[in-house]
Amino acid sequence: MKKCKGCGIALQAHDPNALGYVKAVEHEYCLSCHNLKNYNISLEPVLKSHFPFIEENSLILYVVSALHLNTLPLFDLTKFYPKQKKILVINQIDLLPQTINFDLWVKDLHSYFKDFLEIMPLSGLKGHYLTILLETIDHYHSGNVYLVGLQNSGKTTLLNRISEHIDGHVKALSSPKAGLTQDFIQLPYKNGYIIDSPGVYQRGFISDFLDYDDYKTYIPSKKIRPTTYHLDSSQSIIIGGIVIVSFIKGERSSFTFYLGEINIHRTKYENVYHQFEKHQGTLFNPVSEAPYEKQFIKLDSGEYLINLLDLGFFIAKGPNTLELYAPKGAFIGIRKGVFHGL
Ligand SMILES: Nc1nc2c(ncn2[C@@H]2O[C@H](COP(=O)(O)OP(=O)(O)OP(=O)(O)O)[C@@H](O)[C@H]2O)c(=O)[nH]1
Ligand SMILES: [Mg+2]
Repeated sequence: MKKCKGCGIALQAHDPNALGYVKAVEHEYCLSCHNLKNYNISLEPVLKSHFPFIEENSLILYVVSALHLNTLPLFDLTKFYPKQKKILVINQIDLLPQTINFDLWVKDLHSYFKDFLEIMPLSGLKGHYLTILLETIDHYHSGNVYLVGLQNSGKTTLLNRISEHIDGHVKALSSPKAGLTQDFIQLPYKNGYIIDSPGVYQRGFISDFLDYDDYKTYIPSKKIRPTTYHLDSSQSIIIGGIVIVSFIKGERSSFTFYLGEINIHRTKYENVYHQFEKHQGTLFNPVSEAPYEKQFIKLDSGEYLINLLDLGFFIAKGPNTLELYAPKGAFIGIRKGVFHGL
């Protein structure tokens, strides 16, 4: 059976509405990957995959983006994979400032997530720490190694980098399109395979609210330059047309945002919703058609990392009260702790 070189799905030439459709059987890419690869367009809805079945005697590399760290507590991997060995790969570290002390970060994460043999920050795109990852895989395991993780965490990019390292060729298509990989993609490695898998769907990411064409540029892809605001309570920060963070109670404090190519606008809380409504779709972009809702967050003293969908995060110091306005169901992840070097 011939498989698509982009997403791994079995190719078929009889049903234009089903996955894997090609106009002619000799094509290498399904129509959907062809359009993504050549025109960077995608009209398909996001695939709602769950954790894939994986045989017990394998090693799992659980790939999480450094920008989505607060998704980690959402899933109990031991429930899905009780017998499999697991390594946590924190990907996309090239996007974050070099001031981060990863040794301390990893130590901190190890104390919370004890089920991982190792926790390894790396960059699948740039290949940073790739050889250390391969040495670690060889140390713990011989046999099949699976790349598992949320959509857009960078599994296919990592597979491609490993493949390039081995034989100079990439294996599949990677892009900010959520849910791009549709089936297992195998790369022969030592006594088995390294196997990429379809990303696990995370509710509340930006792909739930916008079409690919509208969200693709807002997912961070270049090194992030943090933006710091010293705010008094009763001030608000408008992020694109998607989130408003309002500081409604607390002492003057600094807020540092780590986001991609999205506009940030500071204003007074008393005007914010009026301004937002007036300039949605013009000054404030992108905008979701989904209903928006407010939620209140009360932070005790200490530092917090707050994820805003998969657009990035901000660091806030408590005690304070924040009001967040975002599309209903948007993923807002909050974690208290010391973020060494951020
Ligand atoms: N800067 C940076 N970008 C990365 C890195 N890894 C992946 N990306 C980007 O993140 C986006 C998603 O990468 P993919 O490799 O397609 O992610 P995936 O986990 O395979 O996604 P699904 O197949 O949808 O589950 C692409 O635009 C990649 O270029 C990384 O280490 N650094
Ligand atoms: Mg993929």
